This record gives sequence, C-alpha cells and structure tokens, in this order.
Amino acid sequence: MSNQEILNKLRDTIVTQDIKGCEAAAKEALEADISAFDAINGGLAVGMKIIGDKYELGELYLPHIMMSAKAMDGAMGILTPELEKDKTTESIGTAITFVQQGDIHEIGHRLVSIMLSVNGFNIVDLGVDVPDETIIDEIKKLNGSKVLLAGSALMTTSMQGQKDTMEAIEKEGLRDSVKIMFGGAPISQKWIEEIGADATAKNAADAARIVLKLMD
Ligand code: HCB
Repeated sequence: MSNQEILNKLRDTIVTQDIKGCEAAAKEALEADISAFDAINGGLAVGMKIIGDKYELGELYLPHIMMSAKAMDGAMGILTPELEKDKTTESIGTAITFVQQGDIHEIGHRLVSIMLSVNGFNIVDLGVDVPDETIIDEIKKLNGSKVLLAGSALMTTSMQGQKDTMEAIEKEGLRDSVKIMFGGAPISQKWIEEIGADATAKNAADAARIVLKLMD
C-alpha cells in the first residue's frame, strides 16, 4: 500500500468513526515510516475537517462527531509518543495553553500543545473551559520568565471571550509579560488585530513556526 493510501485510510477511519481501524491505520503508518506529524496532518486532521463539513451540512450528527473524536484520540495515543521522540532539548520558554471558557473542543488545542512541547516549550496545559481568573493566576505565577499564551476557541461565542481575556490581562498590567496567540477555526488575522493579540495560526505546525519567531 502506498503512503498516500495509508494516509487516506487514516482519513477514512475518522470519517466512518472506525475506532479500531483508526488505531490500526496509525500503527500501519508508523510501520511504513510515515512520520507521526504527516499521519496527523495528512490523515487524521483531513478526516476531522471532512466530518466538520458534513456536520455543517446536516449529513452527520453529534454522536458521529463524538465517535470520530474518539477514533482520533486512539490514534493520537499511538502517534504522540513518536512525536515526542523528536523533542528538541533547547528550552524556548513556557507556554500556557488552554481552551476558552464555555468551550470544550480540545482536539486542536491538544495538537498545538504537543507541537509547542516538541519545539522546546515547557507546557502548562490548563485544559478546556478555562476562566480568565485561572489564566491570570498562571501568568502571575510565571512572572519574569518568557511566557507564551496559546488559547483556542472553536465557537463564535467562545471566540468573543478572547477579547475579555485580553482586557483582563491588560487590566492586571500583565500585557508586557506575555506573547499571545489565539487559534481555532473561527479566528482570523483581522480578529487578532482587533483584540490586540500577537498572532494566530491555521494549524499546529504553523503555530510552532510562528511562535518561534514571536519569542525571538
Ligand atoms: Co463541535 N462545533 N460542538 N464538537 N465541533 C464545531 C466547532 C462547529 C463549527 C460545528 C458547526 O456547527 N459547523 C460548531 C461551532 C459553531 C460556531 O459557533 N460557529 C460546534 C458546536 C455548535 C458544538 C456544540 C455546541 C454542539 C451541541 O452541543 N449542540 C458542542 C459544544 C460544546 C461546548 O464546547 N460547550 C459541540 C461539541 C463537540 C464534540 C464534543 C462532539 C466534539 C469535540 C470533541 C473534542 O474536542 N474532544 C466536536 C467537534 C469535534 C467539532 C468539529 C466537527 C471539529 C473540531 C475539531 O476537532 N477539528 C467542529 C467543526 C469545525 O471545526 N469545522 C465542530 C479538528 C482540529 C484538528 O482542528 O480547528 O480545532 P481545530 O484546531 C486546529 C487549528 O484551528 C489550530 O491548530 C489546530 C491543529 O491543527 N489551532 C490553533 C487551534 N487552536 C489553536 C491555538 C493557537 O494558539 C494556534 C492555533
């Protein structure tokens, strides 16, 4: 089977909610020397995009999405340790990663956290549905060190919360202590400029590239 066919298999097992098949395809990808990174971006993430589009068109329902997310989780359990093998020993700083309050979409957040970790960030993962007070407390704890804030929002409602987070950081006088990147499907460069954050990224690989420049 060609590498592209294996990537297509990863994609299709996500689209068809084939949990066991997805894990098997992840193992097959590694056995064929496909990097964990390519398996995620060229297979799993492509599948998630397709089910997102199908959900929007009303062709799939929430239980399907949950099963696809479970399939992705299983495959990530196999691929993540491989990603971590390439982890750089250079320390870039600390990244506080989180999903905005009211939002429990964690797949992209986890991918971003992994990519930042592999690229030299010490990760403080606050998880999902995180209130501003928790974020502020964490920035204060790390005061003095090089800190990146990497927040995700997948819904237009939680995206609005990023503006409040920016205001809370400003109000506490902490804006100069952190670089701030927000991402997630609804986030645009225009929004980043509007709320006064530093950067956004369309995917986890870009996120790592962009923040390396940002922290320079
Ligand atoms: Co969910 N959901 N969902 N959902 N969901 C979305 C996000 C919609 C767009 C689907 C739709 O209607 N078209 C929609 C939001 C609409 C809107 O506000 N505009 C939606 C909704 C409405 C909901 C519920 C309210 C549904 C309901 O209950 N009626 C509910 C929300 C509950 C809540 O959060 N309070 C809900 C629930 C779910 C689950 C639980 C079934 C499941 C999440 C499972 C999990 O995370 N464990 C889910 C999923 C999977 C999705 C879709 C289908 C896929 C999201 C995903 O994982 N994408 C999504 C449709 C879509 O996004 N088009 C749909 C794959 C990852 C890899 O991409 O974009 O998350 P990503 O991350 C990328 C990228 O954005 C960037 O890098 C990542 C990796 O490459 N990035 C960053 C992300 N964060 C970054 C941070 C940075 O600093 C930098 C870059």
